[in-house]
Amino acid sequence: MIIKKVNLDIVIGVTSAIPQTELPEVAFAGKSNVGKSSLINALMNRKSYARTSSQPGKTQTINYYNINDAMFLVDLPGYGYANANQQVKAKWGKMVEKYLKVSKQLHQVFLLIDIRHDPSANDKMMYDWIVANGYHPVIIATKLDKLKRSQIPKHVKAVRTGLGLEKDDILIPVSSQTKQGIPELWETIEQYL
Ligand SMILES: Nc1nc2c(ncn2[C@@H]2O[C@H](COP(=O)(O)OP(=O)(O)OP(=O)(O)O)[C@@H](O)[C@H]2O)c(=O)[nH]1
Ligand SMILES: [Mg+2]
Repeated sequence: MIIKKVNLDIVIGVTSAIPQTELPEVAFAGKSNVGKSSLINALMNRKSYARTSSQPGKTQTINYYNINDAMFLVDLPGYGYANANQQVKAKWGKMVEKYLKVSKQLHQVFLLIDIRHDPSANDKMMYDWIVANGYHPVIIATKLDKLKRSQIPKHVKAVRTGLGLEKDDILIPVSSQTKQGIPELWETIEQYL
């Protein structure tokens, strides 16, 4: 995808209704701090258009980034950060659930997993949740730059096994820092539009 224009068109908080947009959407889900907003910046070829933070819980709204007036990259709030109280967690869950259920233009869901760590119980729940809503998620293993090249196959295998992926399920390792895997990810996204 050649990026000509990007714009944060829509920001949805917990009390707002999920909009029905006129463009295809792909969404990025995953634990807080896994690198969703950083990945969206890398895909948009922007340094810090999507706000990122080393503190988990940065993105607490659903953010729709309009790409070339052709599609939306949708940044979902992250789950599972320890500081969130039960009420916040419940609201988050409802918002993401509603988004998955009602978005008619949602073409694919990408689930991000930190390549360094085995998927958590929350990651597995999110995976099952996405599947229960009728999607077959593509897995993105993030922060590839944090591993030595020789460690990568072992970690990819651990992520695949942890989520119970089948042989044909797609997993794309990426680094938003070095941009490794970003062209491959764009190719995959474009297949779903
Ligand atoms: N080394 C490295 N660090 C990364 C990468 N991607 C993200 N990070 C760092 O990880 C931290 C979290 O990144 P975010 O993009 O804000 O994570 P998020 O998933 O949007 O987090 P929430 O908004 O809290 O759900 C930041 O300090 C980023 O700089 C990567 O590919 N490599
Ligand atoms: Mg974020």
